[in-house]
Amino acid sequence: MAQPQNQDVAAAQNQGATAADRPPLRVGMIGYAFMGAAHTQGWLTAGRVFDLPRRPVLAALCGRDEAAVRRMADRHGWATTETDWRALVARDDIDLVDICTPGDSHAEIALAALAAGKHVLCEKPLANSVAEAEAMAAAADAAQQRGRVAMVGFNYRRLPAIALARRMITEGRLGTLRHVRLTYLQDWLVDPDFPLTWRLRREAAGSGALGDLGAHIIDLAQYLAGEPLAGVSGLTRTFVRERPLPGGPSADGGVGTVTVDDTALFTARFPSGAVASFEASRFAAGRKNSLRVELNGERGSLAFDLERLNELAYHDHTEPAAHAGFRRILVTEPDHPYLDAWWPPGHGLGYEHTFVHQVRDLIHALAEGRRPEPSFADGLQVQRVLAAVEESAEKDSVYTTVD
Ligand code: SOE
Repeated sequence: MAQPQNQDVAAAQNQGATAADRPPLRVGMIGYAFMGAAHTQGWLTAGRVFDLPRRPVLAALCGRDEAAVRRMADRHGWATTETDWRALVARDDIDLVDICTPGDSHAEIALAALAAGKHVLCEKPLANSVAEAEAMAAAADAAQQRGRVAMVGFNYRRLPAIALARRMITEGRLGTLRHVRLTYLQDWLVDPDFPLTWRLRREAAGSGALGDLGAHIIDLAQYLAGEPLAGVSGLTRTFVRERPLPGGPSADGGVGTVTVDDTALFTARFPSGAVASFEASRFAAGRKNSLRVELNGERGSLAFDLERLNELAYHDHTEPAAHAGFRRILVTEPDHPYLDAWWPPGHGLGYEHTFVHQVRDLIHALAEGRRPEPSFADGLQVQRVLAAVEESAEKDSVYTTVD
């Protein structure tokens, strides 16, 4: 943080020891793979960049493989390890449980953690079914009454450009919204020999591209539009039905069945009359992690592309047509969301900063006794949309035959 221009960093530095004396927030994280590593960045960095009312402490990391969890803990500075999540949840020296496991354990862990009086951060999608998500949202409501908060990790809300888009929409820059258009495309399943990992098994992941990628864009659409989706019409496909079992081919051929979708497409309507379209795929060759958003309103449009995440495109349709058109906003100014705590204008942020901002927002909500956003209720709403898309996709009758 060579040239802090910001109030958060300056305040923290000026206060010296005072910042270290903030009450600790002792975090216990369950899961240490990709998302565990990403969340760890958030816990490590947020207190160093932002002036937070609680000081995150990396108290315990939990995973079933003792040697692997120890390695990860040593690498990132988690103080202790556990191999049984129940032991972690039972510990008196843990204030918040961060759930970074596959979806099939989210509900059980979150319910136990809330019942034990912990705050909870849970990776998306909230659960593997609407029933689980309902139980989690009800438990979160009850916990909120007891001063404990629960948040779901839709980290892309924390991109400064997305938060700026939300701000511009609430300011009325787009006027009445007409179109909301989102795609989230990856290509790691194009190779038919990619193994049958947990993300491809319904019992572990709940669904495929739909729940993994579609959940993000559903949340973003509802967050940006400021209203929940009211109806959907969906189409899903599993292009490659059989894949090698993880760990290499076995004597019997070693293949298993893919039980989730490879891609999900759906259209949707908002109560306001705006329409939306969504596409989530793990088969979009050449697209690594391509999340695109465009919104068109009666007064203007906004467009965002995760591959250019420090930028937001804005067209002001009230300007004379002769010189109107999309222009690029470089979202690095101190008065852009989150940016007053970071680098001087133009220096840019990346993917991992969304997890830093997630921790920042969660700690402020927790300290103020506010329900954090996105709440478990927001996660439940996304889960309802996912279920509606699957239900629609199963009904072939939705498709009118082209004669
Ligand atoms: C899937 O490949 C994945 O890791 C998602 O699970 C994350 O939520 C997304 O941010 C990146 O892609």
